[in-house]
Amino acid sequence: MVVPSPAPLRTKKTRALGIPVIDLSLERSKLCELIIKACKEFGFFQVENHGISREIISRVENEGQDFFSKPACEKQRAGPPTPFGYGCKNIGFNGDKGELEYILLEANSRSISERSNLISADPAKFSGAVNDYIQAVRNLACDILDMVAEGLWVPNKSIFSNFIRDQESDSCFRINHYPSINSDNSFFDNHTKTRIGFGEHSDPQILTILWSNNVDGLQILSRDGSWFPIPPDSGKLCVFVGDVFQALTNGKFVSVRHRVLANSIKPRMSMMYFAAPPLNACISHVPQMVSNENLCLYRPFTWEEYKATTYSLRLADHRLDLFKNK
Ligand code: GA4
Repeated sequence: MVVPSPAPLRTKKTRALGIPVIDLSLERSKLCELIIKACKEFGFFQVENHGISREIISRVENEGQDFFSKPACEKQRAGPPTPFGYGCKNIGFNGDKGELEYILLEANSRSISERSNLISADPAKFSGAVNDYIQAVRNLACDILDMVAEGLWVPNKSIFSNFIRDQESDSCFRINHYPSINSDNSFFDNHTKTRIGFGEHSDPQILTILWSNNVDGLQILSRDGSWFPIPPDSGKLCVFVGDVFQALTNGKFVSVRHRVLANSIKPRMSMMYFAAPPLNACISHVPQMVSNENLCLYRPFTWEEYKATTYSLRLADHRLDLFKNK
C-alpha cells in the first residue's frame, strides 16, 4: 500500500508567477515566515481564511453597486474628489486618467458619516456598512503588521501597527468601479492595446488591503519587468506593500507596482483600505533593518511630507526615490 506523504507546509501559489496565497488559519510562526517571504519577494500576496465575513463585505459591495448605478448627475453631487468624494476618470491633481469611477473616503467614522449624506439616500446604512468593513479590515492589517514585526525579530511587536491604530491615522478607503467594455466611452491605450482602468503605480501608504468581485483586471509588475494578472477571487483579499513600508524596512520590502485593466465584459468593483500613519508621524527605518552591509537608504520624513510629494507628482512616478540618502 502506498502511504501518501504529508503535504509540505508551504504556501499555495497562484498559477504562473507563483504569487503566494497565504492561509491565515495556519500556525502563527509559520504565518510570520510566509508573510515576510512574500513581502520580500513580491511586495504582494493574497490571503484566504482571513476571517472577514461575507456579510460584512457584501454590505459594502451592495452600497457601492447602488451608488454607481445612479445617474451621473446624482453621483457628481458627491464629488469632486479633492481629495475625498466621488471621482470619474480623473485621478489625483496632475492629469492622470483612468477608465473608472470611484468614491474616496477618509477611513474615520466621523468623516464617513458626514460624507454619506451625499452618497446614499440611507446615510446611516451606508456609513454603518463602510465603518464595519473598515474596522474589520483595519484589525486584519494590524494582525499582519504584528506578524511582520515578529518575523523580522523587531522587539516592539506593535511598531508598525501602532501607526494605524492611532486615532490620528490618515488611512483612507476607496471603492472603485470599472465599467464593462460594452460601455460607450473607452480609454484605450494604443501602445499597449489595453484599456487602462487604473494606471501603473505603487501605493504610498504602509499596507493596502484590497477586495474585488470575481472580475479580472488587477496586474502586478514582477521584478523582471513583466505584468502578471492576479486571478480575481472574492473569497480572498490582496495585500500590497506600500512605499512607507519600504522605507520602514530600509528597502527589505519593496512596494509593489500594480495597475488595473478594464477589458472585461463584466463591471469590476474593488474596495481598498490604505493603512497610513498619522500626518505628523516620523517615518524612519526600524533600527534592526540597518547594518554595516545594509546602510540606511532613506532619510527620515513625516507622512505629511511624503503625502504632499505624492500629490505633487504623477501616478506612475517613483516618489520614494526622492527620499534616498545621497
Ligand atoms: C494611489 C493609492 C490610493 O488610491 C490613493 C491615490 C491618490 C488618488 O487617487 O487621489 C493618488 C495615487 C494614490 C498616488 C499618486 C497621486 C495620489 C493619485 C495621484 C496621482 C488615494 C493614494 O493615496 O495615492
